[in-house]
Amino acid sequence: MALNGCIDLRSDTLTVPTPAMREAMATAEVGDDVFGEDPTVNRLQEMAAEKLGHEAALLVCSGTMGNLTALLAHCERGDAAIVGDRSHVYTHEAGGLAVVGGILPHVVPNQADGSLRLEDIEAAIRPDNAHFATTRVIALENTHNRMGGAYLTPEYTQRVADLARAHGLKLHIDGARIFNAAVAQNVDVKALAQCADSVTFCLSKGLSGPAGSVLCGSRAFIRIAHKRRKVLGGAMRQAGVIAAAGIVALEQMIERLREDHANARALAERIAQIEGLHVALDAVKTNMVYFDLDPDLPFDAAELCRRAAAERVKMLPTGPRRVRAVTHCYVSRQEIIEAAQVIAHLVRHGEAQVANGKLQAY
Ligand code: TLP
Repeated sequence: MALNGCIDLRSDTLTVPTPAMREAMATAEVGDDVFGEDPTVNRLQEMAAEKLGHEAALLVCSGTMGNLTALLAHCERGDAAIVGDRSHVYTHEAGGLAVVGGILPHVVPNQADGSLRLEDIEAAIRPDNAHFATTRVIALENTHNRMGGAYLTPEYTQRVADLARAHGLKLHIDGARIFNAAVAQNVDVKALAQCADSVTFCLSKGLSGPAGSVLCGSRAFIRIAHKRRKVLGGAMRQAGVIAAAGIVALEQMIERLREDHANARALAERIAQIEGLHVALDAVKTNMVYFDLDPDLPFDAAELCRRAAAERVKMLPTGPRRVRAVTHCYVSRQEIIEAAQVIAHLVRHGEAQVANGKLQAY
C-alpha cells in the first residue's frame, strides 16, 4: 500500500495510477484531441458531463488550469470574481486569474464550513457604475481544502446559484474533490454540481488518476472554454492515455472514498488523544485532518514533519504550528494506526530530544 516505502499523508495528489488504470492507459484508443478525434477523451468528457448533470465537459491538464479556464471563459479583463479568502483559486494558484485574466479577485471571508455567507457575497456585488469592476462570477470550493476538507451542501449551493442568477452572475465551483463531498453526504454529485454554471473536478487527487481535471458546463460555455484552454497551452493531442485512466477513476474510485474518510476520522481520533496536539474532530468531514501544535511544544510544525518523514510518515506543515494529513487509497487503516503511533512518539519524546540536541528547536 505504501508509496515509495512511506506512509505519505502530504496530499491525495501523491496517489499513482492503479494497475487497472495502467492497463487502460496502455491499451487506450487515441487520436488528436485538438481535432476532437480522441475517442477516449471524448468518452471521458461525455461520462463526466453526464455524471455532473451538465451538457458538456472538457479535459484540462490540472485543477489549476480548470479553474483558470473557467474564469477566463466567464470574465473579460477588468471583471471581478467573488472568491473566498482561503480558497485555492485565490491563495494557491499563483494569482493566475489576475496574472493571465486581468480578473480582480473580490475576496470575502470563508466560514469554518467552507461556505461564503450570502450577505457577504451580496455586499461584494458591485452595482453598474463606471467606478467599479463588473462583478461577473462567484467561485465556491467543494470540498474546501483550507477549511479542513469541509463540504458544502446541495441546499447551500443552490442558494448561492439562485443569488448568482438573481444578479446576472455566473457560479463556478472548484470541485477538485467534489466526489468526496458527494460521498460524505450520501448524495448524487449532480445535487452539488448541476446548479452551477461551471464545475471542475480532479482526476488526480483521491480518484488516483495520474493527471488531469475535467471542466463541466453548458455546450456554449465549453465552446468558449475550449478556446481559453488553447490560449493556456492546454490542448494535449493524444490525451486519451490520460483520459483512459480518468474513465477507470470515475468507474472504480468514487465509492471507495468512504474508506479514506473513515481513515481520516480514525487518524483524527488518535491525534486528539495526543497531549500537545489539537484537532477539531467535528471539522473532519472528508479525507483531511488538520491539527495544531500546542504553543508549549518546543518544536514547530515543519520540524515535526521533518522528524515524522525520517520515520517514513510524511505530512505537510501548512502553518507555523499547523499540520495537514490527507488520506487516500495508498494508506491503509493499519498504516493510519502506525502513523498515529509515530506522531504520538515524536510529540511525547520531542522535548527530551530537544534537550539532547537531537531535535532542532524552533
Ligand atoms: N491542491 C493541492 C495543493 O495545491 C495545495 C493539495 O495538495 O491539496 N482546487 C483545490 C481545492 C485543490 O486542493 C487543488 C490542489 C487544486 C484546485 C489545484 O489542482 P492541481 O494541483 O491539479 O492544479
